[in-house]
Amino acid sequence: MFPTVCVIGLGYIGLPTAAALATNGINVIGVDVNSVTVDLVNAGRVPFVEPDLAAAVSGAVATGRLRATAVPEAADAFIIAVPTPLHEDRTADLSYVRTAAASVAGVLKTGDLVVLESTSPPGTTVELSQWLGKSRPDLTFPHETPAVPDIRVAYCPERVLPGRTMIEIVTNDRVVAGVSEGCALRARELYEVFTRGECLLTDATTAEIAKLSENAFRDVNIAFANELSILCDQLGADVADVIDLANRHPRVDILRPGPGVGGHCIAVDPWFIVSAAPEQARLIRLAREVNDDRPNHLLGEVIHTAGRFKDPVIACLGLAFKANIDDLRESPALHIVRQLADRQVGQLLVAEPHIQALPESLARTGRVELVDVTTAVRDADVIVLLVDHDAFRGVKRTALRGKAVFDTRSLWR
Ligand code: SAJ
Repeated sequence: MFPTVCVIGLGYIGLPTAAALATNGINVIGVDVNSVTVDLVNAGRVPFVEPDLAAAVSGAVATGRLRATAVPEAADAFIIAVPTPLHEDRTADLSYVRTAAASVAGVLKTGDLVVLESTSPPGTTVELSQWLGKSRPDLTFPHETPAVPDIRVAYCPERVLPGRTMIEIVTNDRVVAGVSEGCALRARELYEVFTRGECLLTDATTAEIAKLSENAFRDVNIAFANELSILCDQLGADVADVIDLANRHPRVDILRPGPGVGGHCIAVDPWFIVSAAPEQARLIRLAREVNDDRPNHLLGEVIHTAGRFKDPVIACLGLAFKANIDDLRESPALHIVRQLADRQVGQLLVAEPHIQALPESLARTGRVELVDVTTAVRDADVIVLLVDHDAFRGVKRTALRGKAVFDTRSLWR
């Protein structure tokens, strides 16, 4: 049904999807504007760490089922998996989707399917169909000809958890939506190639809102945990104990507080709902504000504590946006370390076992040193555990004695 599939964007979603399709016998053309990514993939390698992805990509390239290139080529289906970041005004930046649509439009032929996977505001899939239609007036599209369009346009939002992508890409249920019903049915055939979860059919707007709701739900729940953490500090209780006990109620499941919400999804996607319905999305907006305020709250406490020491040495453990990954995008940990460096709070030691060198934004301050966790803990007056990497679990409690410790993830309770 789909001898060849073209995947636009070889990032955290596109590359695993390309590998999953290729592993299931599809000829996949992976497209990326970054020539380093294209070269790496063609060499059977991956540009970022994700368990089991490297093996899947090298296998797919070795069998000739996957190759990468800079521009889309003719195919039977196109999957668009490009970033949808935030503009300054917190509306969605759809420029990457637009550029991807423009690049795909030129190679479309009757019978092709175009699927958007990028998390997008309500209405984007129909817009995508309109953009494609404008570029190709010689073909029919489902926003105008829903019954039997030449090109089918669908939405199938990604829902995999970084760190478990290669498992979840197969096992998760998928929401599969079309600009028209026929588009959804066609897209389901594509996703059934590698998905063992159920493919749930709906319309595009419902799917767009459902995807955003998943991440907004998590954000609201993390905000609840973060607020609880602040009020427990104020009231003299250990938030981890409070949560553990409350969670023993059969219908309570509070998430974990942390130094803030990072990554490119949970901290971003709820804003798409807020900008689509600003009057109605009050709780969702407030949760975003609570979570966005967390790093600054913690920063204030660390600066206050460091002020007790003459020439404070501050060890920050972890830079990634969450445990056991090397992804520093939108990381509250990185934000906190950068702020400490900019404000010249003291000598800064950073332990981050998942990177080989400091990111440029920290390196150029000249005030931050990347060291191993043992050195960081040994030499510090103030220890700020920012990420609950497994590598930090084994720190001996005796090594923490006499030091000011901020265990923001309750890893060492
Ligand atoms: N976090 C907490 N406390 C918690 C859970 C998470 O502070 O109890 C923080 C993490 O440390 C991190 C941030 O939240 O900074 C986000 O991490 P995450 O593990 O909750 O989520 P992501 O961003 O890695 O992936 C999410 C997932 N969405 C949901 O679980 C609803 C994933 O399934 C989505 O595919 C992904 O967003 C996406 O791309 O949309």
